[in-house]
Amino acid sequence: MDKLKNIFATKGAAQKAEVKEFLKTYSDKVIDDVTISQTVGGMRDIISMLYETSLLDAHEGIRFRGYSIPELIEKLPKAQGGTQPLAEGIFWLMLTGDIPTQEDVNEFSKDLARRSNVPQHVFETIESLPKDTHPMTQFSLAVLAAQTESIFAKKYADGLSKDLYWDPMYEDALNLIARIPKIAAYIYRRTYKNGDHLPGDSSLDWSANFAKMLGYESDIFYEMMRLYMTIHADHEGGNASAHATHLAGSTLSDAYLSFSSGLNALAGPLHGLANQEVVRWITEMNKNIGNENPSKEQIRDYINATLAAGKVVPGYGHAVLRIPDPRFTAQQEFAKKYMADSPIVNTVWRIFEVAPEILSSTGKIKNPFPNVDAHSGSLLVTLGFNEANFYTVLFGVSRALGVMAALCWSRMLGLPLERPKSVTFEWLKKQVEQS
Ligand code: CMX
Repeated sequence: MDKLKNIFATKGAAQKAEVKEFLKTYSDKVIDDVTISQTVGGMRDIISMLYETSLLDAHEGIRFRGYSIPELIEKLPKAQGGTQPLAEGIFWLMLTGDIPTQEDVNEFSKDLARRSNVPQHVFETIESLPKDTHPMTQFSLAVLAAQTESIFAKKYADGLSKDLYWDPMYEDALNLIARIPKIAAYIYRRTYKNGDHLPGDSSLDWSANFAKMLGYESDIFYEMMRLYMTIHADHEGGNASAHATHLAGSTLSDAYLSFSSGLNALAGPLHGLANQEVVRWITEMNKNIGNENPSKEQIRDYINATLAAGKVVPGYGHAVLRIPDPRFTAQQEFAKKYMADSPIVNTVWRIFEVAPEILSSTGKIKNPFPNVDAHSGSLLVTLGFNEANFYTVLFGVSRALGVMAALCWSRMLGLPLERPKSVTFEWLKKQVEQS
């Protein structure tokens, strides 16, 4: 058994026993109340899911297994001569709770390269779609097409003991993570580069190899991709893409079926599609104003016009966070170092100077600060990656790391079918009458 799987098997078995014991003693302890506004208003903050890989605090931001983003950037292994964390490391950390060594991530990188073969019918499925199909739709369908490779589905059909569910799920999770960069790069080259596909380089790490297959080979792009893949990987379990993956997975759908569900949730403009929308919004603003360096005053007017038209300002607000997103800040730090002169990056920073005050003044937006999507597109545009409709696919490739690690844990712990309670408006009104 490989080292990562071995650690997961050992830690997982111990935690499974601990959870079982914990439940025996404390299963009736109340940890949350639910208000009518939470029930009607998108289940905000209701504590209703066990999810090991990361935890979000409204006033501090995300921690992966206890580590903040600046700590991860410092502590996770890097590429030779690089300063950004390798995405292999964040997966290792999420799955095991341990910061891996350099040798661990190098070995894991090789393991992923060995698993990266994509069956031909997946590419044929993509080719069967109209070229202008949104890249996220192509991606989700291609992941479904790859489901023919699910080891879990085959083993389950053959009859698999519950205690062993985690093992084929682990294999599927790693295979899926290994294969999706090739799938995503294929969609990019097909959609935007006349089907001129590029080979990867298995000696590169997972993120850099993905960048290379997309057609971006500079050191700075590789570093940006490593950071991007690390910080987008997970945001605890309640966000729509993680939750959709978790929900589908709770029915014992395999990794491919579950991840496709997650991608479909990520593809919405209130979630992952916001990165595309941010660049579109800035481009339209610049076109309206007639230059690519809008002043604060011009940005202010454009935000007000957006709000007056009843639209959202993309890249701002969050369902949980009440501070500027540390994932925004990490990208800002990267941009300060490598691209401080970029017009679009400077526009993003100028928007940050004026938007919070305007959004706060509406009196209804709970978080007037930028989220992860406010910055990511500007890094890509600066590095010549202009196809905004593809940006959410990049988010999706990264998100696979978190949701796959979480799915492994769900199968390890034997978490059951997810089935929360819904009620009718009639039922809610009765609660009020009776109180
Ligand atoms: N621009 C304009 N209005 C906004 C807003 C924004 N950026 N953020 C919130 N609002 C509005 C909401 O639409 C809501 O309006 P109504 O009461 O008229 O329905 C009101 O403010 C209250 O919303 P909230 O409680 O502050 O925010 P929610 O938890 O309901 O929604 C989110 C969170 C992210 C969907 C919302 O802030 C938004 O739409 N932001 C823009 C889209 C975006 O950037 N999404 C990406 C989030 C990060 C990610 O998942 O990738």
